[in-house]
Amino acid sequence: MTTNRTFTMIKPDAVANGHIGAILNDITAAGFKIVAMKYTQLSAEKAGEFYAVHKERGFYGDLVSFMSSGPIVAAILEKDNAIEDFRKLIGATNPAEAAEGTIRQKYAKSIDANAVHGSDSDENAQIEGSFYFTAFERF
Ligand code: RTP
Ligand code: MG
Repeated sequence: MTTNRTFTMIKPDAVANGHIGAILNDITAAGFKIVAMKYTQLSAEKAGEFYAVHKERGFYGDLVSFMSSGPIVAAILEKDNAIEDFRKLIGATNPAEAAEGTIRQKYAKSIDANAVHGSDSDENAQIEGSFYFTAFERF
């Protein structure tokens, strides 16, 4: 089922560097509607749970400690073709390879501190949105 929704986080680096407003502006200017949003910080345990799919990867420990290092903005976004269009808007995982004008190209410094998360499938968008938001917090 296509839900036309994706899930995003503005990661600790982009929050610390003062890019929340600019990134939300880019997201809404690209036609995404915010249907849930919160400002929060993950514990290491919760970050480990969120990224459990990467448990066996070499970067998992660094990823978990980075994602729990400071506050983040979590949001559910709605738009036709949301998953694909949002991944296009944020650009490649490594900002050095991200296309001109993408969020990671503009605001990210490294593959570890890459400014934003975007879901990679409808199924994961649903799981990730439910990780942060109850039914009463989604509109
Ligand atoms: P995200 O899940 O955060 O939107 O990023 P992504 O889909 O573009 O990349 P993914 O493969 O899901 O990896 C999750 C995060 O792990 C870090 N990573 N480091 N050193 C590395 O080779 C490496 N590969 C991935 C990145 O910070 C990536 O966002
Ligand atoms: Mg991913």
